[in-house]
Amino acid sequence: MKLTSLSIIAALLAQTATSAPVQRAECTTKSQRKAWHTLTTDEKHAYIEAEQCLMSLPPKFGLLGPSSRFDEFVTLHVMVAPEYHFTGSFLPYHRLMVQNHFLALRDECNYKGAQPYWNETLDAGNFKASVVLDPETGFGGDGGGEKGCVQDGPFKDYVSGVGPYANSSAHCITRKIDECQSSKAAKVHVDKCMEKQTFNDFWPCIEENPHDGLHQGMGGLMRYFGSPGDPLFYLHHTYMDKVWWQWQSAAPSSRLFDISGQNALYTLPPSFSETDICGVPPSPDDMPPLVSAEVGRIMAEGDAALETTLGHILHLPGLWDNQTTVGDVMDIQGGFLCYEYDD
Ligand SMILES: [Cu+2]
Repeated sequence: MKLTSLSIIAALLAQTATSAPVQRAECTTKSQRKAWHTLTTDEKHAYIEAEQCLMSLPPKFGLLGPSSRFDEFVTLHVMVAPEYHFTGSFLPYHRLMVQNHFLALRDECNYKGAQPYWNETLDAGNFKASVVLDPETGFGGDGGGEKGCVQDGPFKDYVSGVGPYANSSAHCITRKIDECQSSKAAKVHVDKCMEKQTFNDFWPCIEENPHDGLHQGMGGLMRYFGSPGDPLFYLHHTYMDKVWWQWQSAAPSSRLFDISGQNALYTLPPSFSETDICGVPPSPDDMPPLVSAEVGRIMAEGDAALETTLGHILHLPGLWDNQTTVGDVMDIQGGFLCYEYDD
């Protein structure tokens, strides 16, 4: 995985250091997040049209690379990758990223619905048959042709200016479905994680199989840190968020605010260093570069040492807010966030 230089991250952190504080509110009316396959056709079209709207809006923040508002989220995801992948804030960061993308759909594209998720356990081992990939009422199917571009559906003509790595070159949304990899999204792998008693055991379990299964199973762009360039990214990470929330809710007194894990990518957790269940060895191309403790201390603002804490500042997830902490996003009904899942 090639990355934009860390100096750019440092410059961006400085640029946003004077942002206004996050607004806190009471959670009274909860947004109802539902599985994609349970939405009506009209609800599906409304979400897809809002995403197409975001893709048509110009970027706001003057970053190098993105050609649309939608692409700005991709750029950031690439730039902050070593702080939020294979680290304790992997789940909190993506919870906030999904929320900020949803707020952009709602506030900038007049989207009236809630953020949907992909119940991936229904399609594990057979992504090609998923209703989520329907060309009429979904995100389109597999890639094909010389470049692997998605062949049908509402996003087949989208040209992104950022990714798939940290580079910026015009490309389509690529996919290459691998059904062994997609089988890592199966319920049996989710259930294994749900048995874990501490966050320290839970998050690597989720990141390794259910999370990686979708990224590798869809293939193409989804394999890289430019993966938010495929709108499926948001349905996937909403599902990961749902699984985390279910785990938290099963024992809230000990789990609601349970956080741990390295706060930057100092070492690769042991489970990520092994050949996966499909016989694929770890690929350095899929990993962000390791960082030194010195760089980690700059990135991991809000932590006293090298461990993720509730005070850890989630940098730049919405491009303007430099105040949100891990502690703010632990409770999805805590006020800063206010939504619930359908089951
Ligand atoms: Cu990510």
